[in-house]
Amino acid sequence: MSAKVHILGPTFSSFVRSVMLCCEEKGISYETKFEIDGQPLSLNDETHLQYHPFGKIPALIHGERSVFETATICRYLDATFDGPALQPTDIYQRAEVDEWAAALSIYVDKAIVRQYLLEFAFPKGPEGQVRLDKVTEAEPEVARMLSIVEKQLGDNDFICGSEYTYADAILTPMLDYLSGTPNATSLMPNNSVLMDYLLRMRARPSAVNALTSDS
Ligand SMILES: N[C@@H](CCC(=O)N[C@@H](CS)C(=O)NCC(=O)O)C(=O)O
Repeated sequence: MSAKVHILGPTFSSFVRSVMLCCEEKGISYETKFEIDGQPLSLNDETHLQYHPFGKIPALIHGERSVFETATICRYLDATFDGPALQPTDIYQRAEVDEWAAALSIYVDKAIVRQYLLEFAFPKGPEGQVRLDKVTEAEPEVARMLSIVEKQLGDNDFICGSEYTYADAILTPMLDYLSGTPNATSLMPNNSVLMDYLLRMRARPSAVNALTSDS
């Protein structure tokens, strides 16, 4: 199926970036925009909800088809397009990738993106200041999530072993954004497993477009 791939959402979204990374890794040509037929969408408006009933981003539009939920979109793209596989064929290894993709999308995203990074991106304190009490409150859970991810990485190059999978595409934008926060050097010190991993992910050609776009 050669229809155009449209990632519905703004490119600053970590989950949109995950889908972009999958497209880049597979060599899929795509466009990323939060609009339909030239009409900008708003979160939860009628058109948005047609593509994502829960009003989240991203959704994928591929010809007449549409898919929502990041991990599902990544698996759909992997199964539909040629290019390097982003999931193992062995069923147990595939289960490991799926469980990590789910855990990263739910628990790690909640602690790192929703409860921590968003405070920096959209500060809600007086006069638009970052609420440092909220940051301090959220930090132990960020550290706990990072220690779980670090343990899973161990000596491996990737989150689920020796091959790049779509779970890496889900993890990378979160760590990439986290590395730009004021306490990043204590959360992810230089030469740590996590920082080395992030540097490896940033060095991949897929990072050039997917981790730098700001629309
Ligand atoms: N479970 C969803 C989560 C998607 C999600 O939370 N996306 C964020 C942007 S990164 C969003 O839609 N935020 C807007 C909101 O929650 O209202 C997925 O994996 O795709």
